[in-house]
Amino acid sequence: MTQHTTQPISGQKPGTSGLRKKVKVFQQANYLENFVQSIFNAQPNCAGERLVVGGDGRYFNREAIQTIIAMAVANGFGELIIGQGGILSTPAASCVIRKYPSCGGIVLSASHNPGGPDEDFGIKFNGSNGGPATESMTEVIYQETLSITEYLKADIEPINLDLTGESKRGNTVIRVIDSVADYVELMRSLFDFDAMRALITGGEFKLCFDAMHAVTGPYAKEILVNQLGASQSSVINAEPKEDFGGHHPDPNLVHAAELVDRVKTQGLDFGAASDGDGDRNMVLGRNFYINPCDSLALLAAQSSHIPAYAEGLAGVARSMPTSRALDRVAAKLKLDCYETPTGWKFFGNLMDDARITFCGEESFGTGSSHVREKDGLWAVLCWLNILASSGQTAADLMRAHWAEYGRDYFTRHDYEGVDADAAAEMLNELRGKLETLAGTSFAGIEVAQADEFSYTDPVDATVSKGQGLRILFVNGGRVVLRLSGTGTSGATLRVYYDQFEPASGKLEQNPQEALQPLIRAADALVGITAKTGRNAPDVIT
Ligand code: VG1
Ligand code: CO
Repeated sequence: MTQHTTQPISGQKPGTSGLRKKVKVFQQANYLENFVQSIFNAQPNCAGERLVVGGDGRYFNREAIQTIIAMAVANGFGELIIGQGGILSTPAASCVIRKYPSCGGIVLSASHNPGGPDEDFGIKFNGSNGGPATESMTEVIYQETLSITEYLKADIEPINLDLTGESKRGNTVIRVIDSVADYVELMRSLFDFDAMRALITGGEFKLCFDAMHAVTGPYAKEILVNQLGASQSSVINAEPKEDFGGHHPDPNLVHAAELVDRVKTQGLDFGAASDGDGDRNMVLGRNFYINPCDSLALLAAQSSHIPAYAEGLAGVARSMPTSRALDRVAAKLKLDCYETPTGWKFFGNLMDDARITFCGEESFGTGSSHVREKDGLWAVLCWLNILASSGQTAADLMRAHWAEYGRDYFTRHDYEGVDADAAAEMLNELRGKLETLAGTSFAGIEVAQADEFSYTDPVDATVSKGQGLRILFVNGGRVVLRLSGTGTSGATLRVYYDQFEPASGKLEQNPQEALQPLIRAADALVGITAKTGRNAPDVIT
């Protein structure tokens, strides 16, 4: 029997990056099936098409893949490409979708959220360009979840995900592919592997890459160890685990503590980490943390060191809460610089229309038009290529960058698991006041302008409203507030602060101290402490 009766299940609205829920929610009868069928129903055609499927290896990945295979067979897909062991990092999935023209792909991941039977799972759909489904596509999928009455699922023998090769179920060819080969080939086409190898094997340079027990391990081993000659021990936590070893696979100073400690105690020249699904990156120099906003700006400024970008960039883009360091580079290089809402899905149109080459977000996401997802290992290779080609250290490059452009101090404060109603009310209250704020002062700083960010896609004119409240102060400081769209319990309030310091000013301050006046002004204006009942944020990045 392939036809199964079902009824809509509430709450299947995708957030910033797909549908994320607790594993237990996904394990409810028909929950995954309803969502997958809704994805298929939202496509103009499935019959005979090719679909890519893979995930970050977290708990429930393998079961979910078998369900998706059985459903794709019943829905008449012509071919399924699946990563060996069910593994495909998010950027690798994007690469495979583009390389083997597909109608799209399904990526199973809750990214940096923890994994395990009591933790998180997620599913997202990427379109034929390899990028996250656009807002209009996710809306169609969501509408399908509200009216679904049946799903199609074939009664078939499970596929052995551990063996590469081809098999057939019904009329569908199922190809299990090496998870890393296509991605590695793409990286080889972009970077100067010889120069990086010379740097890494030269004897002086010491690095460590922390895969955080997540999906990037096999990719990092192949590229950094096998191809670039780094020692085995320089890639740590390289085995993907279903529960990420019990940690948050989130590359920041808090969660990548092991890496931070190694870089410090072993005096390493370079450290890097990526997240659960391999699309984020954190980069460290020797005793030197590089903020993702600065990393993006620096990579854009130094991109001519990298063979694939030596001829110049088409343009650049950043998400709105990301600091404006990138804009300064764009102005100097005379490049267009776009400001998009949070989430990678907004960059796809700009890349497809050849308006941008590099883009990024403050949340440790950096990428280029080589795929349509952010790409952690790609960003690490950009840094290594620039280090190799310039002969400078990461810290020296960053300092020289500030000395040329000035420094945009940036921090993000997250308040996790706050009462959803209280958080919504706080933002509503602020929204109601926005128009009257200009000219008034808080903790001694005057507001210049305040609004709610709305984005009109320059390519297809789609409008996305309600993308964050922003307050610009007369001293150049900026505060942005928005609620997270990737959490699975309660609400997470994100407050972003940035303040420009000119090249002639103080360039070596601690960001939390440099931003203290702005943080106080925001609290006086919004009442964050009073309304959340929290004295301090849960996570500071
Ligand atoms: C967060 C980040 C956002 C990122 C998204 C997905 O979203 O802020 O910049 O694109 O996660 O990243 P939110 O809505 O929680 O702020 V990932 O690595 O989870 O695919
Ligand atoms: Co991710």
